[in-house]
Amino acid sequence: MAKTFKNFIGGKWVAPSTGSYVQNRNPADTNDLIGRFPDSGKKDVAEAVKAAAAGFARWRATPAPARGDVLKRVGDLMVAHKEALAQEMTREMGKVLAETRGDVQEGIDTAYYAASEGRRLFGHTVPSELHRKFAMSYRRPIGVAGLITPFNFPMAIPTWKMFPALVCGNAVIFKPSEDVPATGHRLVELLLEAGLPPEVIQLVHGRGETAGQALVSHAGVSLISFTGSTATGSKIGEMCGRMHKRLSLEMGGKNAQIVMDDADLDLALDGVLWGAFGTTGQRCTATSRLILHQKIHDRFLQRLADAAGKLRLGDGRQPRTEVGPLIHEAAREKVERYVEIGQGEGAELVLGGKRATGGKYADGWFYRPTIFAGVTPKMRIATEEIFGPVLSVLRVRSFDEAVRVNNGVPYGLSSALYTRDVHLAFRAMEELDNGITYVNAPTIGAEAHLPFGGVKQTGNGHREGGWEVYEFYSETKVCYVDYSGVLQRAQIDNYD
Ligand code: UN1
Repeated sequence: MAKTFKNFIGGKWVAPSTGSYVQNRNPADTNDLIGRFPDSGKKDVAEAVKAAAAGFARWRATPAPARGDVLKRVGDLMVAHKEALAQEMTREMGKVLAETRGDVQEGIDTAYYAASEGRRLFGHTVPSELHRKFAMSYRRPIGVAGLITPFNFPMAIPTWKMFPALVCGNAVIFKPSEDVPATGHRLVELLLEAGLPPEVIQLVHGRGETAGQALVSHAGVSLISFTGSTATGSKIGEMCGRMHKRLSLEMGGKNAQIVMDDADLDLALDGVLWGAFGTTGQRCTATSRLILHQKIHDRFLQRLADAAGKLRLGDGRQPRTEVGPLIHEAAREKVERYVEIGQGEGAELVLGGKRATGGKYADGWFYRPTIFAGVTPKMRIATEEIFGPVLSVLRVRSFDEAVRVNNGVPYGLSSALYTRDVHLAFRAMEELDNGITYVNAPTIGAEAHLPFGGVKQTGNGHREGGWEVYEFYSETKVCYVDYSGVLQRAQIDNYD
């Protein structure tokens, strides 16, 4: 009998008020039931907000370096449990072990960065325009942070949001994706083991339309950070706009890798295999378009189809597996729909285009790596996010055309250029309309200590990771101290 999990609210593990649960199954073997997780509702969220408000009052008074020390201990615990966390994560989410180890590592990197930020959180001191007057800014916590995270990075993405939020002094309500609640549960256990005061973190499991919606619309939650689809992000944006909430959105992508005729083609091939089919294409940063210079198009496509056809699909826990299953049946059906759309649009299916079934695939949500050639820039498979192992290949005549194609989609997360020409490399950095551009490296692989995010419909101007995220989770306060003993009127009594 699989375990029944609870929410963590007000320092206690509690059952959901709804009495209902969501089943969590291994996507590589759906007979493997990992657990039953709360399908929480409004009432659970309201309880969590009340508890978090009390937690905030205490945590904001804790010195920031001491808050950072808790995160240092969380990082140490993640190091100690890295392998077990990775194994559990692959069972729950499907991606291969090397990747889930990387996912935990990204969490560790984020923990140590956030821990040290507790000793920075810099403000500014600024000269005043008046005599004997001191001017400075410093950073204050905001309140209760509602964090809504996706399935594809079950550990890393929650840490990107939670650790900066905590070191800045906010209390957190965490709603992990209903597809990866076990990793969310483990993360909260580690925070508590590291000594985080229990009322500072609330874990509310559940679905987006219910628990997520209740969190976004609750007046006691001052800020929301969401990673997920652009459609859901728009709805959250409307609600937060009406309620004047601070909001960070990290949404879809349609990332392209460009390969020029002078590129190192071996390197470019390794790059696209990893970028397109790593994580079974389920990254916001996944390479879903390949833009090939016409001079190398046929040659490169042939090599790519041969190599992608040899990728070993299977259970991510088997050491030889290179591509795992999709997260659930609905994801697989979405991929199937797009494969039909691509064929209907006249693109040429050069690889895959079908489920992997029977034998070891019988009980999992497997789909074969798929490549379409002859794709043109306006096709839906060239512009819409599929979030699966489907790559659309486009042919261009020049670098300028490649830039136009790259920029001609509504999204703007990452891009990659393979070339040996230093001029083109610098032009790409300037002209590709994305939040992140890689030169001679794939579209995936952002590092935790640099800002992460995209332009256009990928985001709303904020960044996760690096130094910028600390701005999002804190409010600037400015203080002036006049020690002249007389009234000095700014803009009027200056320069006497
Ligand atoms: C995501 O897919 O939402 O750059 C995050 C990368 C990873 C993070 C991806 N470090 O691909």
